[in-house]
Amino acid sequence: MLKDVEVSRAIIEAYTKDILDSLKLDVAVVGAGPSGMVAAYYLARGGAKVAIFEKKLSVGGGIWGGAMGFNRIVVEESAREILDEFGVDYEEFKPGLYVADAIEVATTMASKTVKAGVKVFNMVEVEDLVVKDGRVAGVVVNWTPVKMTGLHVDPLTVEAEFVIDSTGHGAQITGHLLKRGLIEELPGEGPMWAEMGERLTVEHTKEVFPGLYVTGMAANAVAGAPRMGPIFGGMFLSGRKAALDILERLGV
Ligand code: 48F
Repeated sequence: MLKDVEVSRAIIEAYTKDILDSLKLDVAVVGAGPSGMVAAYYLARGGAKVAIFEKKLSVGGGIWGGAMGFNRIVVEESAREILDEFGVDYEEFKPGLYVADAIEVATTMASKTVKAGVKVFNMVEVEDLVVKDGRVAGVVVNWTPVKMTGLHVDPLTVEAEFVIDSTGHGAQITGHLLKRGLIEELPGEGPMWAEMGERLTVEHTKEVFPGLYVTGMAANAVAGAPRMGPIFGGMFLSGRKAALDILERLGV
């Protein structure tokens, strides 16, 4: 006979096991948008222990709505292989430019990321960084509803060799370093210029402070590079670049 309390126990035990196991990570990814999911996927495939902390209920970040709710996204030739890697279908709009269904991109990428071994903790906001001896050493987390309601509840910490700021347009996590004077500037992203923005997103994907990488739009915000519309190749390539770089440094 089904007992209500057994359902509770099953949920609590399974979640607790995963969160306990994720208190010490190789990589903590902040934000489950396209660049964060791709980074986490390649990291896990490469043998790293990685978790994503996402403040919203849903993963996918800016993928779902395409542009202005036209839920399609565009990917250029250089990133087509990443759609192939995830098994996402697309149509050729013209040579070198492909269109994919945003719902398929978000769901398929999320599914493959989890199946690759990434633990995803949604509804968990990263509210600060752990910094020790001039190096980022982890993240400070709290439940999103606690943050939303402004309750006075202290956070918990998670230890990580590397943290990736994949929080998108505001580069929120890197912003904590600016507030404390640990980095000198965070100019924010410039006006729309898709071609340049796409290229620079990948170029600016790097370690911006010992132990902290930036990907996707966060990389452009940190570098003062342009924003771009619903073109996602740069996001995917940025995530993969960060992952491959970190894997090499972890030596896994
Ligand atoms: O914004 P987002 O999709 O980031 P991205 O990977 O991709 C940008 C594109 O979606 C699009 C674009 C394409 O040309 O410009 O905008 O750079 O995803 C960022 C995720 O981070 C979460 C947020 O809810 C979103 O899902 N996030 C933001 N701040 C925090 C956070 C935080 N402090 N803690 C946890 N998650």
